[in-house]
Amino acid sequence: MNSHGIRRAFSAVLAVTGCGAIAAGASFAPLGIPPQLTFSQALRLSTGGTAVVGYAGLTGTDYAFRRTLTDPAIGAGVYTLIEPTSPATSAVANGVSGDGAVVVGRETAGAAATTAWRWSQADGKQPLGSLAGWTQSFAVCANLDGSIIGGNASTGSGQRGFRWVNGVLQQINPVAGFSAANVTAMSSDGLLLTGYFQASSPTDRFQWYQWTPDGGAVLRPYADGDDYAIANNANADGSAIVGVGGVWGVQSGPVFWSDKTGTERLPMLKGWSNGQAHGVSGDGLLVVGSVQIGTTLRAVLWDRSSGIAHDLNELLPSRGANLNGFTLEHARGISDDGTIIAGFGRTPAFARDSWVAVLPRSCPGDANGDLLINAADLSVLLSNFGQAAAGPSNGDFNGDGVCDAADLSVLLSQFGQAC
Ligand SMILES: [Ca+2]
Ligand SMILES: [Ca+2]
Repeated sequence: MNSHGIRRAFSAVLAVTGCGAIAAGASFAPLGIPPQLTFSQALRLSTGGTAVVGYAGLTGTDYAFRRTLTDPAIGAGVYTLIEPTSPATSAVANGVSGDGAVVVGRETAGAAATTAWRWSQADGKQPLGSLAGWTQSFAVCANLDGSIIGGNASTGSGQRGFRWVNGVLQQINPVAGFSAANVTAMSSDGLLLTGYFQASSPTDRFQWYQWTPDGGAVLRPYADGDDYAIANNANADGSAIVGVGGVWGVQSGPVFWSDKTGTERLPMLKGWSNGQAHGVSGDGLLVVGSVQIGTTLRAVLWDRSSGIAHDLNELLPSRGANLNGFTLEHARGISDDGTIIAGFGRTPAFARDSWVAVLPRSCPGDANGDLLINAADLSVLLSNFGQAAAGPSNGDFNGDGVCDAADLSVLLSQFGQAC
């Protein structure tokens, strides 16, 4: 295959419009499968919402990709394929810096070796090496400008996390009671990593954690009734983490953790049995992921301010987006401002393709829905103050089910402004 030809030939332009809190409607577009390849699968969206990364390929060969999204309108963008370096036959982009400039991932030569790399337009693809004594490595996340990278190193069945800074890898070890460490996400300042530890006995014991250079690892609790939790992602400042938890082998669902709320299960989409969360907005109020029954999947947006799980296949059309027969199966990331979502799904011909959507978001502090935060909203809040309240229309702006001083604080911080 002439992969250089593929790379040169594929520079796509999307006709997607509408972004930002005052936009009237939602919009949607597939990213498109590069010529001569058979699938495209997005894995992450940069926190700034300006780049989607993942992998595209055909049987036997995978290419990492970055698809830029022109901010703020998500108009023109460039799809760049990042090739595996021989003898590797598979390259996958697992993460991207917050500014979209640095892509990180792994490449694999058969079953023999997996190598972590970072890529930028200026520097191309560079190997990151591995921890001493650990032969394989893969990179999964980066900070805002890509100067700090998180990943994992493995040998046989063992695994440790690492934090890469200027070519030096700091090892992240499991805490007592666990035998393997997995890094999955990082805050924008690169000072907080999250992931999960795995126990050797029983092997299905997983628990999520957060790690800082100064404080080391701190375990985060399971949701009530659960016996495992795995972190898939964190928001930009690291104050919220999301993932999957449940009772192993019985039931799994999306989980959310923050200092304020502790660990909570997000509601299942009605009629669906399993699911997981893969992205969270900067304010922690919007979470994206997927739900599943057997091999059938649907991309979901959880709105924590209202407590509602939305099927994006229904929500986007209801807000004016045309899906053109595309099925959204997975949502893999949401921008820091909560307006841009990316994932992958199925074309009308059932090919696997990546997608991006713009969904104008609600307006914190706006109780009456006029996109202004003023005395009218304060009046609604005061009429519900101190009571159980459901959603912004009843003065609960932070989604904790109560209208109280925390909501007043949200309103006052936005008072006199428009969304
Ligand atoms: Ca208002
Ligand atoms: Ca509240």
